[in-house]
Amino acid sequence: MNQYASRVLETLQKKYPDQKEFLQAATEILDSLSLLLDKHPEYENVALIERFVEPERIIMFRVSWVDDNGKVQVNNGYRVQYNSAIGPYKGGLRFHPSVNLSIIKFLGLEQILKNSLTGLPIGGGKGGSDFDPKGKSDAEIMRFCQAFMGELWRHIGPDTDVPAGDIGVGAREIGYLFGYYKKMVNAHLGTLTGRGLSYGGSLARKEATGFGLVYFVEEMLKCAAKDSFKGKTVVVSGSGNVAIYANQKATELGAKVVAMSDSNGYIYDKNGIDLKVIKQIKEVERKRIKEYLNYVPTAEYHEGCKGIWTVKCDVALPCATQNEIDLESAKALVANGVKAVGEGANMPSTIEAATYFQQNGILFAPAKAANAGGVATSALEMAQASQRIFWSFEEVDAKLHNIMVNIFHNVENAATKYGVPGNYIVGANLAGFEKVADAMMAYGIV
Ligand code: NDP
Ligand code: 2IT
Repeated sequence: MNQYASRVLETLQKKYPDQKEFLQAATEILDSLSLLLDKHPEYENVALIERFVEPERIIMFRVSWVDDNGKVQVNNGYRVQYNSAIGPYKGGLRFHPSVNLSIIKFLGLEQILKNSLTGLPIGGGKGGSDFDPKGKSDAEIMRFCQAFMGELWRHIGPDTDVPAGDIGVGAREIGYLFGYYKKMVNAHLGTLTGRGLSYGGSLARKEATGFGLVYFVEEMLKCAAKDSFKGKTVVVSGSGNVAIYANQKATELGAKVVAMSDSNGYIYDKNGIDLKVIKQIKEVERKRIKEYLNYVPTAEYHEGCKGIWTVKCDVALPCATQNEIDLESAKALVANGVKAVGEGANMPSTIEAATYFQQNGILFAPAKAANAGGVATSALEMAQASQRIFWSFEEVDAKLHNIMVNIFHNVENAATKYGVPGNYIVGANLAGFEKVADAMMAYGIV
C-alpha cells in the first residue's frame, strides 16, 4: 500500500477500532487508491483522502414508538451523509437488528464510489435503524416508519439527501416513510426513491438491482470469456428484492437457478427454482423460504444459510448481506468449478474470499459496480420526477442496461490503465474515485 494511504488507514484503525465493517471497506478502497495516489502527490497536500474517508455529517437519533401491546419501544436511527461532491447524498435505508454505525459507514463509503460509477449526479449516503421488521404487524411497521421519519425529514430533501430502500425497507416501508415525509413538509417532493407507481415511482426500479447485476455479469462473461448465462447453473443467495430479480433475469437469459436462501436456511431445486412460488412466499406472505417445500416437495431444504455455497454452480450471485462468503465458502465454490461471481449484496465477500477468487482466475464482479443498477435507476426516478414525466418500462430497462454495460467497460478500462487488467475491484474503486476527487479538488478546502 502507498505510504499516504497506509497512514490514513492507520489513523482510521486507531480512531475507530470497533468499526469492523467500516475498516474492512476502507482497507479495500485505500489499497486500490494506492495505485492512483502514487501519481497524484497533490492530493496529500490538501488532505484529500482524510476528507474522503470521513463523512461530511453523521445524524444519529432516537426512534420511540408504541407496539401493538401498548409497550414503548426505543430504537436507534442513523443517516450518514457521506459525500456530496458530485450530487445530493443518495443511498438506501436499512432496517435490521444488526445495524450500527460501522455498518452504515461501510455502506455509505461504498455508496460514494458506486454512485459515481453510475455516471449520474448523485453523492453518497446511507441510513437505517436497528429496528427488526420480522414478526411485526403492519400497524407496527407503519408506526415505526412514522417515528423514524418524524426525525429524519428535517435533514433530507430532493436536492440535499434522497434515501431509498435496502434490507428490510421495501415498497411497503417506502410508502409509510414517504406518506409521513409529505405530511411533515407539506409538499409532494421527490425526496425518496423506490416510490410506488401511483405516487411518483419509476417503472423497473423494483427490478433494477437484480436485473442490473445480471446485465453486468453477462457483459463480463461476454467480454472476458466469450461466454454468457445461457445453459449456466446459478446459485443466488437471499430471497429478497435483489435476489428475486437477479433470479428472474438470469433465468430469462437461459440460466437455471438451483438454490436460494434466507437467514434461516437454503433450498435446492435441481429442476430450477420456481420463482412464482418464491414471490408468493416472500413478496406476498412474508414467510420463511422453507415453505417452498409445501409447493415443490421434490426440492430440498437445509438449515443454515452458509451451506448454499457448497452447491455446485457455474455462477454465484450473493444477494443477501455483507461477509456472507468467507474464505472457506470461496474455496468450496472454486473447488466446485465456479466460473464467475457477481456481488448483488454490498460487500458479500470478505477480503480473503475476494482475493481467493481473483487468485484462482474466477471472474469477480465487485458489489459497487455490479449492484449499481438499483441506485442508477433511483437517479432515473429522480430525473423523471423533476420533469413530471414517466418513461415506459422498456425505456427505463434499456437505460439501465446501457448504464451497466458502460460501468463494466469503465471498470475494465480503469483496471487496465492502472496496470492490473482483469482486477475489477481495483478498476471499480479507481473509476469511481476519479470523478469524486476531481470535484473535491475543484472546491478547495470545504
Ligand atoms: P431484502 O430485505 O429484500 O432481502 C434481504 C435478503 O437477505 C433476505 O432473504 C434476508 O433473509 C437475507 N439476509 C439479510 N440479512 C441476512 C443475514 N444477516 N444473514 C443471512 N441472510 C440475510 O433486501 P435487499 O434484497 O434489498 O438487499 C440485499 C442486499 O443487496 C443487501 O446487501 C443490500 O445492501 C444490497 N443492495 C440492495 C439494493 C436495493 O436496491 N434494494 C441495491 C444495491 C444493493 P431474512 O428474510 O431471513 O432476513
Ligand atoms: O445499496 C444500494 O445501492 C441501495 N440500497 C439502493 C440505494 C438507492 O438510493 O436506490
